[in-house]
Amino acid sequence: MIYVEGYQNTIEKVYRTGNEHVFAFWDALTPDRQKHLLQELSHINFEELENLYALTKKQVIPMGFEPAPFTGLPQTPEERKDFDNARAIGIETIKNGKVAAFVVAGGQGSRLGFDGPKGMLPIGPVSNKTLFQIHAEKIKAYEKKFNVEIPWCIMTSEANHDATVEYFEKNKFFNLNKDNVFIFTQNMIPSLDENGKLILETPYSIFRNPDGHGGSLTALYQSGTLSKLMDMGIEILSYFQVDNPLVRIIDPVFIGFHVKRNAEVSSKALKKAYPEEKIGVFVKFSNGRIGVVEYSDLPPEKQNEKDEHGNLRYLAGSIAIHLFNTHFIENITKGNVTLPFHVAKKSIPKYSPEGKIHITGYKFEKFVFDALPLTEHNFILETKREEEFAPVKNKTGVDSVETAQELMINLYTQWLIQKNIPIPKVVEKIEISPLCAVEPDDVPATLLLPQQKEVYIS
Ligand code: UD2
Repeated sequence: MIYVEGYQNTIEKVYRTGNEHVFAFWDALTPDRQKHLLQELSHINFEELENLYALTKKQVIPMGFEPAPFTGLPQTPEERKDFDNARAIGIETIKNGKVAAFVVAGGQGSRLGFDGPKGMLPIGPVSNKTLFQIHAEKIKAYEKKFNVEIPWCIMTSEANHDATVEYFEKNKFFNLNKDNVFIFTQNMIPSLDENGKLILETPYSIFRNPDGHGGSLTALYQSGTLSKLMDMGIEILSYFQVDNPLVRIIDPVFIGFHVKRNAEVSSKALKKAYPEEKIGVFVKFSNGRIGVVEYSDLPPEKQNEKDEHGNLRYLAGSIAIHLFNTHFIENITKGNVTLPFHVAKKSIPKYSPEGKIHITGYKFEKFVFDALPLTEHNFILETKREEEFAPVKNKTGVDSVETAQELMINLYTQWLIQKNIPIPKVVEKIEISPLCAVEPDDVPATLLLPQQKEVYIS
């Protein structure tokens, strides 16, 4: 056993848990790198990892569930009135400075094959603006519209934090008040090989992955951002994923319902397009609590189950848009209520003296929607897919840059049609800058489109 003063406890744990292979290159390491490795190891919770590895051996039998009830799009005059009333309440809540935006942008985007923070992916179909710039400009536009400052929390992870901060600084925070943009990192957790052992990423570091977007609530608290927001009077966080350029970041109707229903967490749902669509479904567990079952955990018979009208029974899909009360987050994080980890078998890079190799191992991640069953009151609102969901997940094909751009162009075209703005035949692509409009009503009625293939309305 190696001996280093001050680290003996850690070293003993490494040996006791059968992880001594992490010292395979010890003698060839510089003292700095030896220290680096020991420091990383000293932060690992070996007991937790043993429990997580045990999870990989168990078949997780989910609690019984049925489809969750949700509020659908308004159909009747009364329902429309209810929506209008929610909108008015939402506007007042926003104007009173009670709402902040929160994007999770710590994921590794491995499916996309984009080198760099996913938020820096160019997505504007005409402008080529990045996801981050589009989100930032929406927030700027809402600030103007509601005459209020809207703080923005951005969760990154170790791998993309510095690049994200640098990008925002280089772009002067896209004219947002820099003091109201809070960029902080989530925690990391070691991945394990198939035998439940640590994996060396380099001769002096352990492979770890971000702890999932479920780590965002803890990260908000641990970074001190939550208390800053609460000091500023923020009561509601509008949560979204970095990869959806169509998200309505600040939605008065959604916020108004959340307030009216006294919800601690609210979520947006859309009707699943087909049974295998890769979105979780809202359910009501047998203990009466509402939650989400991820697509990969939904048994095929439930995935395909139809109701008496021939519609999918598990129809309400989660698009990862939620509202969280800051008090709720404070209660669960302060009370040390941790969300459960989920296991995923994945390909993981491993150091070998012959170069990097890939092995199969386990990654552990928390999902933010596991906070839903912790609520006493929650609310699920249906939204229209074409107005709010254009996920960018893959390089090509389904949910790719191409499909997201197409959805953006379609939506902006609809906005112009709604405002009776003539679209010349030659126009093939339309993009509307958030600085011009975040909803169709904002589009100036006098707009005149140029006779060209690609039109950018700024
Ligand atoms: C997520 C949802 C799915 C559906 C879909 C909509 C889960 C498990 N599934 O699927 O039900 O709502 O989105 O698009 O949530 N992220 C972090 N840190 C992490 C991991 C992820 O910040 O450690 C962020 C990531 O940057 C992205 C978002 O979370 O913005 C979603 O991650 P994903 O693309 O891995 O989720 P996906 O597509 O499996």
